[in-house]
Amino acid sequence: MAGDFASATIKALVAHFNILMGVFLIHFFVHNDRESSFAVFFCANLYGGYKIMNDLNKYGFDGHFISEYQNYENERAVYPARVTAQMGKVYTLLGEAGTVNAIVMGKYIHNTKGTKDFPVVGDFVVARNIPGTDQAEIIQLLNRKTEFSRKMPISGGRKLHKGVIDGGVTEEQVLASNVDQVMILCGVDSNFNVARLERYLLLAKRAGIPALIVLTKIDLNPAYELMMEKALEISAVEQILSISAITGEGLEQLDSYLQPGATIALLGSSGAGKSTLLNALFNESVQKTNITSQHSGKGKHTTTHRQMFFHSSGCMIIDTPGIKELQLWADEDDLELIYPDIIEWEQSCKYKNCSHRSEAGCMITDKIESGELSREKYERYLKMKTELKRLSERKLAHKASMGKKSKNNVKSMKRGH
Ligand SMILES: Nc1nc2c(ncn2[C@@H]2O[C@H](COP(=O)(O)OP(=O)(O)O)[C@@H](O)[C@H]2O)c(=O)[nH]1
Ligand SMILES: [Mg+2]
Ligand SMILES: [Zn+2]
Repeated sequence: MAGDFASATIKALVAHFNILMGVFLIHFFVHNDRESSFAVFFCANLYGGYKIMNDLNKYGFDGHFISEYQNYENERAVYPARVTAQMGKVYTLLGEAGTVNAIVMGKYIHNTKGTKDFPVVGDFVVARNIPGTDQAEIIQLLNRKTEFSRKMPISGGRKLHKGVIDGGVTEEQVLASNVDQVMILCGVDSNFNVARLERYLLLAKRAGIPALIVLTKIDLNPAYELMMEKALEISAVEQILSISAITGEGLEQLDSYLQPGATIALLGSSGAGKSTLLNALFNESVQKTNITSQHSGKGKHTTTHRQMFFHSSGCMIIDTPGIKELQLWADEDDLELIYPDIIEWEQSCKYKNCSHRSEAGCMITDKIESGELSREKYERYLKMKTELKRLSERKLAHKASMGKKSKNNVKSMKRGH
């Protein structure tokens, strides 16, 4: 990574130096004055260096993307940009010249293999202005550093088979990309749900993104510490904070996460308090909030438009509205990321082929009896295991059918975009 950055920076500087030498020579030939040519060279150098260091770098365009972009920089009239918002098929890009609306066109769509190849908020892309319009065209997605994905949601709401979520299109959907930190929000009102926290955490861990759990709305529930304890039952948990975005209590704990150049994604079901937190961090209403149903703790009105906000600290915060259902996009092996203790106990159970249900002397039964493992946590683990098993079967079937229908690929890929 550091090597990438160094070599990309050296290449950029060499290219930059050649241009500046050109400026110097032209100036020298035209004016035949060495001093003033050196002055022009020096000023141009400062300005060029300033642009390389400052423009998109402030927005996360680091060594990884500089070297990715080098494959395209010689194409006609292209520039790098970051996707800062998406509304249906229209993207907002932030490039050196400011913001511009953009779309993806024929060749890009033709080269996609699936929904996940379409740009999402957080992506860096190669863009080009469309002549005669004030719009741009996205011609290439730069390889992502991280991607937070779920399985595409089931249209028409959740479908449970014996308590396990199943069904829908077997495709990965990226919710936010190039994220350095996720904050998983959950209200301590009726929105509270440990199983849901575990699901978000699994996806963050799988993506290799550090995750912070933020319990919100503590002003609504004086007994919120009980919920904190429940959440601490999750073995993979790194840190949990509790806040109220309405009274401001605990908000200062988030300051150390708001680092210049960092990209943070706010995750959590609708009604969890993401937009309210965003508004509190910005001290103004940057995002519309939902009216929550008292009964379910779920948001009733949601916008599906994803957007990145630029905080005065220099970090970028992505709100991810409209998540009603978080279907997992993971493999059975990923259970280890969230339930390492259970997996170890199952493996060290002295019985071969044990169902770990009621056998006397079974390691899991012992752990439940001693209180080291809660029955609810074990049930959650079993449900997740079944869900991931079904998903892997569906993935195999999907792959086989895609092989058969390869000619129709593009059609089905565009679904959900
Ligand atoms: N009392 C209280 N209400 C909150 C807090 N955070 C969010 N809410 C309320 O919870 C509802 C859902 O919040 P919202 O930010 O829209 O959730 P989102 O769907 O995750 O963006 C709104 O009615 C908010 O006013 C909080 O810290 N305290
Ligand atoms: Mg919201
Ligand atoms: Zn056992």
